[in-house]
Amino acid sequence: MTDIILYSAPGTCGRVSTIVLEEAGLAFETRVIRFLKGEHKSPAFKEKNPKGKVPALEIDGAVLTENVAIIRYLAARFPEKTLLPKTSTLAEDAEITADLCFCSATLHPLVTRIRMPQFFAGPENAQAVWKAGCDAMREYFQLVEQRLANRPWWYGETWSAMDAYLYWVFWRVEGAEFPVKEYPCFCDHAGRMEERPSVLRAVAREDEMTAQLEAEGLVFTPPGVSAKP
Ligand SMILES: N[C@@H](CCC(=O)N[C@@H](CS)C(=O)NCC(=O)O)C(=O)O
Repeated sequence: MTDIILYSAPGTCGRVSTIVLEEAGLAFETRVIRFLKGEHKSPAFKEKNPKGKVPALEIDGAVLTENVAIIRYLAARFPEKTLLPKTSTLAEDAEITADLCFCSATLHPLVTRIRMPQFFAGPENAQAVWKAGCDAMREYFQLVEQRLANRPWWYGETWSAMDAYLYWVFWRVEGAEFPVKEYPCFCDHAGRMEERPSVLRAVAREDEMTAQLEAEGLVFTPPGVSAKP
């Protein structure tokens, strides 16, 4: 047991915060939230995150929510880990916030449409929602592709938490039939991510959570993926 607890669930954007905690080299406990049991909407969990979503991070006596806030907090609290680039002006700082928000506010909602299209307009419209999500995502994958054309990581030669966020987006839509192969630089980026010990450890944590859910008959499989042609 440690003083740092991350509430998450396998496959969710909790992976972003998990990777960043692993990159920071912090000792932390991962606690699974059982979506199929509605645990994320339970009064007990809503005391921690009233929005009823993962991730939520208990640290320093507070509960932090939203990946952007968690990343920002960890980067500021552990500056020696350089989880984000150092900045010297407010504008540079704002640009980093914009980059992270691009992931959480622009890309993540499209991931959800591509991954779980049935949740938006019923099973009969799942295919149309999936296609609209993919069409919108293409523009942003192209943007990322251009950015990664001459550099290994989003900010250049040095890895940052932004790369963890992009990787989660890539991995989620890759598994939902978005044509990631059309974006070779982004594919290579995902390959580099999957070699990082932090990512391997984060995935191992998810595997443990999945095993726990399997034992309880509570593994969640998004219905939308099989709804497409
Ligand atoms: N903006 C939030 C998004 C959190 C979020 O949507 N989490 C999803 C999993 S990827 C969730 O908990 N969904 C459950 C629900 O909305 O009922 C963040 O970046 O932390």
